Amino acid sequence: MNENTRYDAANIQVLKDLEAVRRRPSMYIGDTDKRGLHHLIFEVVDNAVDEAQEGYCDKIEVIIGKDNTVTVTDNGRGIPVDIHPDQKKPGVEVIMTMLHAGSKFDHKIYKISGGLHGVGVSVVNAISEYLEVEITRDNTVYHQRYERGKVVSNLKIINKDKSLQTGTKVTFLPDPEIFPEIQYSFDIITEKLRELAFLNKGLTVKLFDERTEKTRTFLYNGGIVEFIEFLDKDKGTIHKPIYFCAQKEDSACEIALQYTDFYTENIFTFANNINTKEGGTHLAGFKAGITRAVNDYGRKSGLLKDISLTGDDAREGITSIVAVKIREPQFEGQTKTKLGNSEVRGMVESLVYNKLGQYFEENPSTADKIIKKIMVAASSRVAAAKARELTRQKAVLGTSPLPGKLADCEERNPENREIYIVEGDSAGGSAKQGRDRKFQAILPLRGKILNVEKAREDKILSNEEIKNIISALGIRSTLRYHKIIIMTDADVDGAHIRTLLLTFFYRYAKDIVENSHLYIAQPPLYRVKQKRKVMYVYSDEELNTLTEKLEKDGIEIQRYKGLGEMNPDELYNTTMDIEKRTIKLVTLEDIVEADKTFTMLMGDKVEPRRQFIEQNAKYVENLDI
Ligand code: 28F
Repeated sequence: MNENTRYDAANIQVLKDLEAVRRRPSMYIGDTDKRGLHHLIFEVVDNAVDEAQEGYCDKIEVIIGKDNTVTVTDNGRGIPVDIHPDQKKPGVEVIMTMLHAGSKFDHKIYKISGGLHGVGVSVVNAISEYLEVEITRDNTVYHQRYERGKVVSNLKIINKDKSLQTGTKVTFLPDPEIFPEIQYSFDIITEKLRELAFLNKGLTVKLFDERTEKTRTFLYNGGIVEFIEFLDKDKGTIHKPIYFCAQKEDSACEIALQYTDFYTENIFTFANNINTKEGGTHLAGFKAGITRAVNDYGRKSGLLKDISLTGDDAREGITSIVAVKIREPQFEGQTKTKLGNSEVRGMVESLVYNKLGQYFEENPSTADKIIKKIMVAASSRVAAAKARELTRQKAVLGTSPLPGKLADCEERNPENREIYIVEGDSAGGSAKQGRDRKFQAILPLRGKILNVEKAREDKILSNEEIKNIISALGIRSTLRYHKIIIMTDADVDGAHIRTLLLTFFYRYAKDIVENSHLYIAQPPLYRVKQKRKVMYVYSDEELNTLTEKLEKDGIEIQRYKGLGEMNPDELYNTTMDIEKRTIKLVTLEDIVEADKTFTMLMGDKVEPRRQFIEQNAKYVENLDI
């Protein structure tokens, strides 16, 4: 093969690859919805983060353009521009146009690198309407433009100056032929960039959204220790975060942890900066290490005698970050966010076991507090197991009576049955009278339900309202209704009760949420009357539009303070009639969001709560927390 035919063959391959990516984008980026769209941004950002991890870059900036472009800039060395000896093209062109070319697969250059699918920037290029790259190296600025992955202008020098800062700037516009909707989420991007800043201490990450002029700047010199402080800022804690790390030739592991006065565990794991939401071997190793370390120290210190502490006990109330960096991460699981590399388990386990053991030896008073907390967890676990067994037996035997307050429906097939969980006896009464008793059941709740985040399982399972929910719904046996609809007042109290219920489902009946059985009713906020005509209004915006439309005279506006103010007919017609109502499906993400806000509102710390209330005062009328 002579030089020319080899060169031609390479070019033909580039065009073929490009076609393949454009034809089946999901193979490369997961999907072409919201997730895939944001993946483009993070793929480009990851390359800049790689450069930072090598120690050549300490600033990354992301700009969301008004025109749907995204611009990512770093102050690294700049992508190489010299002619690639095999390809006879500038290095940057090779990286931008050739599949699997570039840092991800070049272990000699970058030891460790991220990238969710490790697809490389050439994939981003292939599915962008256009992409422009600007590189500053050796006092020279280079520029190249591509359209749908094809070179449209050769790399050329556009500036020379001695005072120029080196770096790389990439601007791209996702191709509307590929992405049905191009709508970036400031929150998704913020969360990811904040995470990257936590995981890469000393790296400044900036975000600017031209659409709204919002900016964020993240810089954490404390790295994952600051991450823990951020997560626990509204919780009571029993010691300062504990940190340890280990580095080998081609792997690294960093861990930070802190025990809080909460009862749930909150562990975030990462592999090469990827949030491994499905866990994996690093998480397994972490759990094993913690369990061994606390049992060992418990015995040695004499605190622990005849019982042994389980993993769940040992992790009660823990907040932790486990971040590993390895050379060839294998991502498995449904969303490819489960780390599969088996060698990682032992590495993390021994690090945690050794370093936590050492920490306990050196800090006996903190160790004491932690072990004692875990021992309380262990004895409540025994009590909870009894309570749970009792609930289960009753459910299985059918001896658990349906709660007296439940107004059941006539239909027998759970698929066609629905239940409204209603705040307050008076609204419950209206709902009972108004409902379609063929298939709609009503369970009224009295007052606030227990906060499952702040109580141990035995107490939760013996709580009257929670027992009612469990037996009415058939949780832990056969689900008795396939639509479960939470109906609370449209005020802060109602939001509070809704959150408590959502948290309960999240912690104790996650499958109900995962199988799309849980919904939120949408009662109207206002009743607007003009002459004989009555209209129901479900939001403030809707009210504004309506009142503008309806000439301002002779209209009566009533704001519903609670469901109880509606008569049975009104409640049925506006909120329960399947022909007219809207109900909102609850997703796991909704719950996490709601939970975050309310952890803050209900936690023991006063200051963040005061701030929130102050900031939101104008939206909040009947505040009573
Ligand atoms: C806005 C996104 O992509 N930054 C990058 C570099 C720096 C080098 C590099 C990148 C060379 C051969 C792969 C420079 N000098 N930001 C970015 N900055 N890639 S991507 O090299 C890529 C390798 O194969 C770089 C010396 N070595 C590396």
